[in-house]
Amino acid sequence: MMARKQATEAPAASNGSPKKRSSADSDNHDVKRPRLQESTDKARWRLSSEGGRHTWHYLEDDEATKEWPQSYADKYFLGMPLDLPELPKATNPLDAVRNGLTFFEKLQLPEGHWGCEYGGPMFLLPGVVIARYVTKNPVPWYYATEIKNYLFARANPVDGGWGLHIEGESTMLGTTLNYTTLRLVGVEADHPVMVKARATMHKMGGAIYAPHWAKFWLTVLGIMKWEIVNPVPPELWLLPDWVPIAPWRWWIHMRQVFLPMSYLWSKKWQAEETDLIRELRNELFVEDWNKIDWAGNRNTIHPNDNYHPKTAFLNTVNWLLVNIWNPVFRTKYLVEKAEAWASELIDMEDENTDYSDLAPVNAAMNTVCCYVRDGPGAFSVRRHVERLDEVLWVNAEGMLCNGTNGVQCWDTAFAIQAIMDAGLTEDPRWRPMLIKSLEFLEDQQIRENVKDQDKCYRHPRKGAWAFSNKDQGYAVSDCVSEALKSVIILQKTPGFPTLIDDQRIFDAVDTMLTYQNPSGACSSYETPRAGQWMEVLNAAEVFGNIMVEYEYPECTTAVLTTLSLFKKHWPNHRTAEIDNFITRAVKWIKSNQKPHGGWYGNWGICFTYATMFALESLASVGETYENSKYAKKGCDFLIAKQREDGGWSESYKACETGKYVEHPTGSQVVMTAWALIGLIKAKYPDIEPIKKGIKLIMDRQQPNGEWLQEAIEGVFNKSCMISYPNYKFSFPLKALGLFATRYPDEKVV
Ligand code: LAN
Repeated sequence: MMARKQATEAPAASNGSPKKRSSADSDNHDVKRPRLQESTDKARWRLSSEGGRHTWHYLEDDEATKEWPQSYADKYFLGMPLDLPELPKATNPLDAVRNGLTFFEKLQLPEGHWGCEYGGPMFLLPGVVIARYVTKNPVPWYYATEIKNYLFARANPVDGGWGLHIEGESTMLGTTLNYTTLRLVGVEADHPVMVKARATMHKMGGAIYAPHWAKFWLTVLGIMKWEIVNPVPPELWLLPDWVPIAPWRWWIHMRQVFLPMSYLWSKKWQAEETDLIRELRNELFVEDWNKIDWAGNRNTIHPNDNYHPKTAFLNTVNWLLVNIWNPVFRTKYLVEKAEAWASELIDMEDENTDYSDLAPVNAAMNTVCCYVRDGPGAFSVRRHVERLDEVLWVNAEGMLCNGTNGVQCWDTAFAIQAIMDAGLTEDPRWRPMLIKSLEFLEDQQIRENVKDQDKCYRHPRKGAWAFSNKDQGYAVSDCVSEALKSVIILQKTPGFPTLIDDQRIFDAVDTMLTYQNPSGACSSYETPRAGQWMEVLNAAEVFGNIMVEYEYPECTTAVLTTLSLFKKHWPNHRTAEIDNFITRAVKWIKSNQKPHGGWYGNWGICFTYATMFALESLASVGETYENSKYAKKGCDFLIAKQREDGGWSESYKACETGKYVEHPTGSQVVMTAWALIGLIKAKYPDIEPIKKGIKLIMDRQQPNGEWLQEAIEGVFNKSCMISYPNYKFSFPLKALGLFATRYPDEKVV
């Protein structure tokens, strides 16, 4: 397999910092746009994974394609035929599990985990392409070609615009940024797709109606002027920690985006003007570019983008910043101090993640900051650009940007659990697949807290797992938990090696115990550092619940159920604390139930997802349909939503509106599996509705054992959807497996 290119070592600057520019560096890259083609040859794409780092390679050389043949996984991701034989038709749920595993095993990557496209959001790819453009690292032609194909495929079939996410209606965020991206990768303005998108953009008022994040990127490109961007003052980082609005208290994603944004805002940096930028100034607006009232349109926004309108308080703060703070009090001394501290925080983020960064939004912005600060040839810039490749993914439609640098640890944990729930961990047939998974999780455990943990406001992470890989290295309460659960399950199964010793398991548990909030619930990356009132400062407009950590039934369940499992095997480690944790977590789960009996899901759609977790929590302490009014109400809620065909079909609209909404395309396999898992865990007494759902899942299984992609499964910040393509394997397998072990003699077909 081809070794990945690595940025050559940092120039040996005397202070050891990678940011000094070597004298040989010069700004000699040109900003020529790539040579676009109709399409690439899909048979030349290969996915490489090294240490859980995913990169797609295009092999232009015929010899290389022979030396590195395409795997099943490559072909599957690219939508190419796999030509797998038909499997004997499953006549019972356990055989359906075996067929499903036979297929899913083919997709396991050599390192033991599963890959997947992690698309959905439509504002991530523009960041990567813009960062590469302004730092004069244009994307190669084969990326450009497939980016074009993907965005063409994802244009709204009616109006030609793009939404916040792939299933959403056209917004200015999606349309202005993706239109610009297409132009940057080489599509001409008179292409019919562009003409149609431009007409929609103009009908919606032109780019001045774009929300804050789009205005920011378009300004960095030089298509807009800084006056149109609401203030992002890095001075906020100078506030003492005790100040209630200090940014260290914000949700990690918000503060890590605010950080590089504030640095660039403060510098008022703009990319070199090119012909293309001048052309875009003519294309994106309805009015004459030279006559636009930039300052007067800071708050202009299209209703489709205005999910969370800015509060009157924030508008007043912005007015004061623009009219009083900036001209009068923002002294040179303060600006320099704020920029220096922001720059240091950016360095710590880059160093702690080896330039992967938390997610593609801040990764793209940090890339630009390093370019502005360290110069074009700097190690920091080259390493960033390399690592940005790890968020790009190729599918049948083209090239997209993943929401994170993968779903490696998370999907692997669920795959193991599905096999466990079917009672198949001891079956030698699946042992090689499971051993490889265990080896991957062993390799990916984070062994140390970050350097300068307190200085850069990070949460402890020793012994944890991240959602994607250890390079990114951000512990999340439920990612640690689901991975640890899977490790314990396998290591306690006869015939499996102990790759992770007790001390490392205790490290994980100790970190998990740091995640409980005073209410008993768990949040995602950290415990909340401020209250919901902080949303008054939510400036992003397009998302809700973004400013601070909230409390999630999903995360709480994951920690709670893993601690219960841990306790069975290690009854003497921090026993009282674990017992106390469990009691308080269950109490919170109960208090979080909605009056209709369901729970609101924050990371999957929506009530169905969270109700599955909540019922699992209750079941883990012996509370089920027969003995718990909470479990009964939860089951009754699910049963009331079952459709005629036995399936469930919640739409992403439920996340936005807070009400259960049916998906127009009817029953979904993943959704049905979630509901069934909840019902089976809660020991719902009537088997008939459960059998009906199981039958639907079996009927949808393809002759080669796979399930096909249906509607989008995941969500974040209430308004943005995100795909979890491996859920169509792990959750149906889990539901079928649970059914088979709970009712071994039941016939379904
Ligand atoms: C994720 C993906 C995983 C997800 C789960 C583990 C499933 C969840 O249970 C906890 C929260 C977490 C870790 C999560 C948080 C928000 C993320 C990182 C994402 C949904 C993937 C993309 C999203 C991120 C915020 C996208 C960038 C957008 C911004 C608004 C900054």
